[in-house]
This record gives sequence, C-alpha cells and structure tokens, in this order.
Amino acid sequence: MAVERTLSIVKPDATARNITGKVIAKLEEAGLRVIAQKRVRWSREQAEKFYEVHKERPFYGELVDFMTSGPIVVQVLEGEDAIAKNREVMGATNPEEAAPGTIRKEFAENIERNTAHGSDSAENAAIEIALNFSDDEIVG
Ligand code: 3AN
Repeated sequence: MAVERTLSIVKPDATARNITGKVIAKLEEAGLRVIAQKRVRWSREQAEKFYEVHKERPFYGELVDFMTSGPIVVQVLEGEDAIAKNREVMGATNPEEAAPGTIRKEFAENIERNTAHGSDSAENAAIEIALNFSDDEIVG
C-alpha cells in the first residue's frame, strides 16, 4: 500500500439536505484526511468536462443537470490506499446495492442522486484533482 490522493465530491443532493458534515465524517472515520476542500457551484462546462468519459452514456445530460443544480463540496483526500478506501466507504453506485454503513447506503436518494463521488483510478485521480484544485490550494 502507498499513500495516495483522490478527488472526492459531496454532491448537490447532500448540500441540499445539509448533511455535508455527516458525509465527511464517514471519510475521516475511514482514515482519510481532507487536505484540500472548497464549496463551489460548477458551470455546465465544468460538469461536462469532468464527466466527459460518460458522454456517450444515456444518463450524461441528466448527470450534468444534477451536478450543476446546486453547490458541491470538492475535496482532495489523502491516505494509505486512499482511492480504494474512499470507494469502499462510498459504497456501490446504486444505493440499493451498497453495503450497510456506507455513505451511499445511508444517505443516497437513488443511483443518480448518490451523494458522493470518488476517483476510480490513480490516473483519473490526478486528472480530476488538477481540474478542481491549483497546487497552492492543496494545503495538507
Ligand atoms: P461511480 O460514481 O460509482 O464511480 P460511475 O462513474 O459509473 O459511478 O457514474 C458516475 C455518476 O453517474 C454516478 N455517481 C451517478 O451519479 C451517475 N450514474 C451512474 N449510473 C447511472 C445510471 N444508470 N442512471 C443515472 N445516473 C447514473
């Protein structure tokens, strides 16, 4: 295992319900450290760029609508095996399939409004972090 960084997003369904603290507590309890964080509202262009890999998927337009529907909290998380650990604590994409105790099992409304995002590989983590943070915003 190695110390890794990953990009995490607390999505608009969570900011709307005022539960960002509860979501972030789960990440911290799993041993992940928030080393950069900001609450922002994405433009359509930013959301389209971020989810470019999904642009051929049928849910792409709705996903962009959702991710621009309200503020989000973007974070860089750091820790041992952070990419896999973050995805483990988030749970499966579909909350109906998510394990008990995971963020999505406890908080997600459905497969789209699923509360949290976490990078799925080291390569994507680096890309997603660079899309959202400048080096001087990552403060440790
Ligand atoms: P994950 O976020 O678990 O890595 P991805 O990368 O397959 O899942 O999907 C990215 C985002 O797209 C999800 N977090 C969810 O908001 C949305 N999404 C995925 N699959 C669907 C679907 N079948 N219908 C609607 N939205 C979806």
